[in-house]
Amino acid sequence: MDPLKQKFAEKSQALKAQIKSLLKERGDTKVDEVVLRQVFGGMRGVKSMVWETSQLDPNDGIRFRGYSIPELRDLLPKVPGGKEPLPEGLFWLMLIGEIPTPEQVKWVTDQWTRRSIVPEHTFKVLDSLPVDTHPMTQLSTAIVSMQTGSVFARRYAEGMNKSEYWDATYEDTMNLIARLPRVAAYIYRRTYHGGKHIAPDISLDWSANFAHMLGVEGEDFKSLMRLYLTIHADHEGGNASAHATHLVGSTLSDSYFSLAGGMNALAGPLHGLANQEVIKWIFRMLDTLGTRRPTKDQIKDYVNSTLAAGKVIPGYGHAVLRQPDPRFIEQKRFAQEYIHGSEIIDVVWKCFEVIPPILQGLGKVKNPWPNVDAHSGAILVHYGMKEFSYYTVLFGVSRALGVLSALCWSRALGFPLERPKSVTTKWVMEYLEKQEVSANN
Ligand code: CMX
Repeated sequence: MDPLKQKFAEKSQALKAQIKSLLKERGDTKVDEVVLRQVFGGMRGVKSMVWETSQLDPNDGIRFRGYSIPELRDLLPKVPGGKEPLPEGLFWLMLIGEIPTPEQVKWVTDQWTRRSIVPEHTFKVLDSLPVDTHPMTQLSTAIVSMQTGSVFARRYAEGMNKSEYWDATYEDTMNLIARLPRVAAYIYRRTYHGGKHIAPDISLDWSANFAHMLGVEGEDFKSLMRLYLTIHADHEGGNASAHATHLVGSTLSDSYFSLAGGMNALAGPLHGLANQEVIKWIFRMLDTLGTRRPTKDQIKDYVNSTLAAGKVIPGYGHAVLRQPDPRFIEQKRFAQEYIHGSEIIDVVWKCFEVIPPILQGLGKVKNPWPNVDAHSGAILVHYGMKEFSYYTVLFGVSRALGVLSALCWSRALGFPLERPKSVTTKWVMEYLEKQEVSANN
């Protein structure tokens, strides 16, 4: 058994035993109450799921296994001379809860290189799609097409014992993550660069090889990819891409089907597609205003016109966060450190000053601050990656790390089919009536 799998087996079996006795002794303990607003309001805040890999605090933001993003930048191994953390290290941390050594991270990089061969038919499936197919449609299609190689599906058909589900899920997860950069780069090159593909460079780490295959040159872009693929990886279990992956996986659909489900959720404009929408919105604003250096008053007027047209300001607001997203702040830190004198990044920073008070003034927006998607596009534009409709694919490649490591945990802990209760509005009315009657008696 490989060293990561061995550690995961030990940790997960120990926790499984702990949960078993916890539920036996304290299974009826109340941990939450649900009010009608939550039933109709997208289940905001309802505690109903276990997600080991990360936890989100409304004010502090995301912590991966207890570590904030700045802490991870200090603690996770880097390439020699590099300053940004390697996502391979974050994957190790999410999977077993320990900061890995540089040797352990190197082992993950080597494993993913070894497992990175994409089946030929996946390229054929992609090539059969019209070239202007949205990159997220291509990503989802490519992931499902690789399901033909699912270890879980094969072993399940052969009669696998349920105590081995985690093992097969781990194998699929490692294979799928290993192949994603090649698939995602293939989508990029076929869509925007006339199908001129770039062969992988197996001497590079996972992110740098992805940057290389995309064809965006320069060490700084490689550093950006390492950071980008780290900070987008996980945001606890209730966000739409994580929850969708979790729900699909709970039916014992394998890692491929589950991740495709998650990616389809990520493709919505209220979730991951917002990174495309932000930069589109910014460029539309600049074109409308006829300047690349808008004043704060000009931005203010444009924000108000967007709101008056009944649209949201993309990149702002969040279902959980109540402070500027630490992932936004981290990207701002990156831009301050690596990039100087960029007009487009300047616009993002001006928006950060102008937009929150306007949203606050509406009186209904619970979080007026920027989220992760408010900054990423401008940095990509700076490095020459100007194909906005591709941006959510980058988010997706990163998100796979979190949701698939969590899927390994779900299978290891033996979590059951997810099946919450729904009600009709008629049921709600009758329930309220009954409550009134009993209160009056
Ligand atoms: N611009 C304008 N109005 C906004 C807004 C924004 N950025 N954010 C929230 N609102 C509005 C909501 O549309 C809602 O209006 P109605 O009552 O008229 O329907 C009201 O404020 C209350 O919403 P909320 O409780 O503050 O926010 P939700 O939890 O319902 O939604 C989110 C969260 C992210 C969908 C929302 O803030 C939004 O639409 N933001 C813009 C899209 C975006 O950036 N999404 C990316 C999020 C991060 C990610 O997943 O990648």
